[in-house]
Amino acid sequence: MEIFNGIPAIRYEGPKSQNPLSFKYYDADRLILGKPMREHLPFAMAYWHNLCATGTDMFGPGTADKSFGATPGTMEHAKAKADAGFEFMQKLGIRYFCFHDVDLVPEDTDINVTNARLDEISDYILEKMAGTDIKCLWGTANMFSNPRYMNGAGSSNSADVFCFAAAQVKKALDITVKLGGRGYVFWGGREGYETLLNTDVKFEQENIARLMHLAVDYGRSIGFTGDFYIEPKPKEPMKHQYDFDAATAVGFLRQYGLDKDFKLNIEANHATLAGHTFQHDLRISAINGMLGSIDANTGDLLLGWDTDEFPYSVYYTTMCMFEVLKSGGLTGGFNFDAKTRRPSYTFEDMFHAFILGMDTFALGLIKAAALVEDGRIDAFVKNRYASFESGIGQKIRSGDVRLKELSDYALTMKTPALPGSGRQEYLESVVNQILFG
Ligand code: XLS
Ligand code: NI
Ligand code: NI
Repeated sequence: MEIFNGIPAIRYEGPKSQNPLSFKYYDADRLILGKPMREHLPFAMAYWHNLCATGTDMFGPGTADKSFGATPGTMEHAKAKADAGFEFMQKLGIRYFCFHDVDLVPEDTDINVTNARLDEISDYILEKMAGTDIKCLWGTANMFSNPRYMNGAGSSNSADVFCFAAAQVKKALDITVKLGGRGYVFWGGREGYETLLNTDVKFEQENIARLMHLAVDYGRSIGFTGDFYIEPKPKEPMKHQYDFDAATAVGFLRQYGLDKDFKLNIEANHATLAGHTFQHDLRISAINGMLGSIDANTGDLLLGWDTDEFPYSVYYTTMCMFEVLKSGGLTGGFNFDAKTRRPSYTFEDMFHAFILGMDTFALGLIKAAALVEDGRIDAFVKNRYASFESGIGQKIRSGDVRLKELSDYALTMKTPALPGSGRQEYLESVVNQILFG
């Protein structure tokens, strides 16, 4: 039974098309730097925003009907959501999905009942996957909504709650492996604190690392070969979250010996909440060999929270794809952790939103490839450090020098030449020329 009645499979029609239900830039088979767009851009649907969220906010109930013909809170509804999700992904040519355990099924007060429901729905989803090219990008456990997690999951002060977190991670890993997931995400929504007056930070961080180690051990024991990911975010829901940003998460993973099994899942809106650009957190991840996956959305710089909007800025997706191309691509993919605005409540809006996101990333990819091929930016950066390629600079790089020798060198020079213009305005105009020229 068709759920999205009257909405056809979305096709590439090119930049001149005025058909709202067509791609203007995302042309799956088009080769960019020798590789088809579909391989550069493994897009994923976030189960929670697309199939569960109705637009509820603290001022009012949802505006969108996501019952899909079934009664919410039932297994019939869980199956209807899966039906809707697969029809949706197939119509858009999306090949991956991401989920939290409780996106898939209604959570019961007895975790045994919830787990049995997860077994049932994952059988159902596996059946739906057969005969399609749709796969699971990553799974995760929701360890932030249930009141038991009010003080965190791995970071909870309650050992019993820690065990419930362990149970949810175990089950979510089981389901992720069953569905062939490429990754497993930890987003520490409530792994943080409201006040240091009641919090032992060291204790909490050690326990989070313990939970992650236990997850790795279990995951590897059941044949999970993919990456674990931390998804950094500085705040919201907690005032301060331990996985503040990419740099903080890299340090944490190294400190606790988790860096071989973990990479990062960088979300655009989280990076900007941390006071960085999206590009910054991508670069920090990439230079540490930890750029794993991306939550593709955007925030609103005028608002201080996680608005999870569909990406529309070609400037930002170009910078994102510039980082991704130069890092050699993702082991994960581009998960649209994004939702339509509350007044965009129709099924058609869900399609418009994905078309916007996919086209914005496709255009970003095209422009980033053009920036790479143009070469002026990379050449400028390389040249900027040229003084380290020979002479005293090369000695510094090779470690073949003492502080005194450098001092002597400086003293004989008396005063150095200025270090060369940063040329920011010129470089920004190069980017504009590539984007709009
Ligand atoms: C919330 C996070 C969340 C994770 C998965 O801000 O982005 O949706 O991606 O738990
Ligand atoms: Ni996210
Ligand atoms: Ni988020």
